[in-house]
Amino acid sequence: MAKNLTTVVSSKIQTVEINRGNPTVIIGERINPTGRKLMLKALQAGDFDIVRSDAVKQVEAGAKILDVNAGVPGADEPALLKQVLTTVMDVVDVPLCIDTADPEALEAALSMYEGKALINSVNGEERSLGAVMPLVKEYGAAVIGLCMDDDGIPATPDDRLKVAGNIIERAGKMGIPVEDIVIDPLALTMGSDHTSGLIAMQAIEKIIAEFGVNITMGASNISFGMPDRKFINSTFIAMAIHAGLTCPITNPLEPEVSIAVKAADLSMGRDEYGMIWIQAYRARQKEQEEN
Ligand code: THG
Repeated sequence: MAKNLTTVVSSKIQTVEINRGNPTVIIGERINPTGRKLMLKALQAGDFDIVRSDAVKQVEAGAKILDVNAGVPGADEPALLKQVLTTVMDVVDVPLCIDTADPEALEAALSMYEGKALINSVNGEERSLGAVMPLVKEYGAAVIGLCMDDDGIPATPDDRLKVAGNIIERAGKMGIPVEDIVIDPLALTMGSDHTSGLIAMQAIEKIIAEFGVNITMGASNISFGMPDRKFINSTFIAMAIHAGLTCPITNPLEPEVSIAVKAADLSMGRDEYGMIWIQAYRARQKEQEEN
């Protein structure tokens, strides 16, 4: 049996334990202006109403962690990211995943975040490791390690495993515990390479067999450019959960995805007496009766 490590993240008042024995932890993806014109415009105008409502709606829909990305072209990202985080922390209590490629914005965010954050992300490039790992250590955070490095995104599952190993090794040398590393094998779109999903799942299996770490993935990337994306997303996420995905970054407001995650958890023996499944069914019924 592969090791089964537990990654702990927290807000000021909530703790989330990510582990292959627990129900899947959905990291809500919606607070991100990339590809979302309305949110981009609102953030540019200093209007945080969409951020507030997306935060509340995602948590109501079952997100246990929220990803927060404030990457607005031309904006002062450290300042904007802090404002968005403050806005989110004001309306929900869940732990947050700080999504930025800018080390300055990351440090600004960590310095005001209350709890143990999940950093999104570091990768195997020397420049990224050098900038991000010291912050992981200093703030006692957990971090997502992307399976790419100075040579790009490896084509094969074995080469992605190698990059994961390099990131884990570097963390170990710095005294960062391996359970604080969550690996993202990278789900690329099947619209441009129909084997992307298979490669990601094979990478997951190899990475958990070797290291037992928790696994995340931007699980809706897979369907970009395809019609009827919700069916691809929900099927893929269930299959990836079987392969070992424990904390997908996805949209919990998509009913097909949320339902597929719960069915997968039940199928994996992680929903005792099916209580989560039954409760979610009753909530859907009640909502239908009210409408
Ligand atoms: N791995 C890690 N982090 C990530 C990703 C990843 N962060 C960003 C991204 N990928 C995951 N997050 C999002 C956020 C929003 C959307 C998609 C992925 C999104 N997409 C709509 C769509 O799918 O077309 C845009 C339109 C809309 O709904 O408004 O919103 O892979 N570690």
